[in-house]
Amino acid sequence: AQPLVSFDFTRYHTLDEIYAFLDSLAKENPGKVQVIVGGKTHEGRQIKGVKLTLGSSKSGIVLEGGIHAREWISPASILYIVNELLQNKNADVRQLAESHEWYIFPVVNPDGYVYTHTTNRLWRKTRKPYGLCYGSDPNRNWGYKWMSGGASNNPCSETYGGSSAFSDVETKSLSEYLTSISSKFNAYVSFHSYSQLLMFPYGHTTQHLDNYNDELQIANKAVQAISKRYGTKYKAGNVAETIYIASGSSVDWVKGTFHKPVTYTYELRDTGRHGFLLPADQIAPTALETLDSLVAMFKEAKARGY
Ligand code: PAY
Ligand code: ZN
Repeated sequence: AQPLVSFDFTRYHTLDEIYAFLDSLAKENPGKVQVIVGGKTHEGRQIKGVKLTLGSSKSGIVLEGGIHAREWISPASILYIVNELLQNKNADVRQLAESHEWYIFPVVNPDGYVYTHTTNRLWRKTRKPYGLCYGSDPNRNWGYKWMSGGASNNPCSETYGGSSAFSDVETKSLSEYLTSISSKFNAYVSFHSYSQLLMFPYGHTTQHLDNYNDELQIANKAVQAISKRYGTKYKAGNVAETIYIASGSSVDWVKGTFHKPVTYTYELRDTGRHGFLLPADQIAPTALETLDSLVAMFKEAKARGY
């Protein structure tokens, strides 16, 4: 498949540039890359993504990025990874790419992402007005154990859960799309920054539910793989015990609703030196080490029968 040579991975891009890149990938790779729309936003934008079908396997993986607007390394890394998956540069990556169908949404909070480019670089939430303040936290607005800890009922808070579960059209429409493809995927990976953590559900409780042990051991393999290339250190564990209690997240909803065996949240680079303002020269190394970890994650998942 063809990469788009004109896309510059040494800087961060606007939403329009990202969407044009996705369109161009589909145009240049007919039959392999298809533009998909996972939902819509309060301000009327699309949640645009790409579906990659590079082999005959139908085992789907969903990648979700940019749910928090200011975490720019998340969409940037996902785009870099898409490009690597399409280029088939090494055998491990080719195997990973071809043995799955990929549903990839680099920016699931497009209004917020645009706002970080035009107005406030550190905006996190959506842009729907809630009284005097704007936005729910789209990673607290999903309808599984909604508002059961680690979320605020104050619309001015950074972790506002919304006026009800799925009160934001972004989470509601994306959840409907995911439901429509739920029989087609068994892995869901969400990308955030920063803190260098690889986490899995649940966030609403510290209890070790579902396939906790498998998720932990798969994560440990992935974390080992992350450190190989540049020595970057990650910690692995469930959300509630590794960072804090958080309810209403996308991964809790996916796990709680569909019980998908391979469900993860990355907190990408760094550990706070630059935080959300990670320099663009770290896009490539962040994406490459993350792709190494995805290779290890899905090898280990397969070894465990997933
Ligand atoms: O499921 O990813 C999760 C929950 C944890 C994240 C969250 O609060 O939604 C962690 C934070 C994030 O990426 O949004 C961490 C960053 C550094 C923050 O803003 O606190
Ligand atoms: Zn985040």
